[in-house]
Amino acid sequence: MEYNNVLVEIEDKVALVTINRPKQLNALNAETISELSNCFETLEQNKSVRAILLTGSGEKSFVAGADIKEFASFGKEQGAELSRRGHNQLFNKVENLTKPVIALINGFALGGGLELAMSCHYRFASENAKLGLPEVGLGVIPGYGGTQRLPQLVGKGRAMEMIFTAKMVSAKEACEMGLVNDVVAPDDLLELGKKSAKAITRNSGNAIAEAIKAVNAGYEFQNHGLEKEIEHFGNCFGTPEFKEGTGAFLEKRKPNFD
Ligand code: CO8
Repeated sequence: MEYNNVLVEIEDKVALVTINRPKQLNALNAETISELSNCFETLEQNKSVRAILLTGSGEKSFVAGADIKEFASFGKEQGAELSRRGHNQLFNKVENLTKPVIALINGFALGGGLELAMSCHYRFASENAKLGLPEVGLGVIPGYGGTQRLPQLVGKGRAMEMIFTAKMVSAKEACEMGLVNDVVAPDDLLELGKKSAKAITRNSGNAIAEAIKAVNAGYEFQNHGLEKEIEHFGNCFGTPEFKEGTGAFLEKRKPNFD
């Protein structure tokens, strides 16, 4: 599998997928989303792969969000369409993959980056990781499932606090609230992921696939919420506050929402 922005290594039934745009802190542009989509589809079909680890390249970032440069000029319909395409191409696909996907959060996991980690079946983080949904600071809401999957993992109150304040939490705080399962030193993160994946490969792949389907079935009622998220995400696009928020990021200044 050869991609521009994604690296894939397979060893002992475990695939390691690395998002590789380190200069942009691994931000998810359309090409990367499409490559990840293709990569997960291919791994799903590969009978020699039983578990998947997903991480970001470099020491600084897992994924710093959707690529803001790509959507800053979009209006309502384009915004909603972008969100819907992302849900279908990648985020829902990862969540419903029949092989476990473990996110190894090696730095910033922000916006679409945290949303991608939350689509994975579970998460480990390194001590330097910082997690958050900063979208309201850009004049928009989480649009890749964050409004649904964060409350599932941490409860409604903590999720709303994180979404409304746009604050980042440390790996330790994320672990305490159940957003990640364990925290280790940066050098030990891959080893922890491999150990967990190895344990998975010793068990019945068929039974694990059925377990994923059964667990996810309990959350199917939230599909309505995902649809509503797309609608409300689109509503934010093209507004004066959206232009101010995304413009401020691109101009490297603080936004003014007064
Ligand atoms: N998009 C595009 N470029 C990015 C992004 C991003 N999300 N994050 C970082 N970069 C780029 C920077 O522009 C910079 O590029 P350049 O060197 O060309 O100026 C480079 O990466 C390095 O970043 P910084 O210089 O800013 O590094 P710092 O260490 O100073 O700061 C931060 C690191 C705090 C992570 C900072 O980069 C930041 O705040 N990034 C944006 C985080 C963010 O707001 N993420 C949410 C994006 S919105 C989103 O994800 C919505 C999801 C739903 C979308 C659905 C459809 C689109």
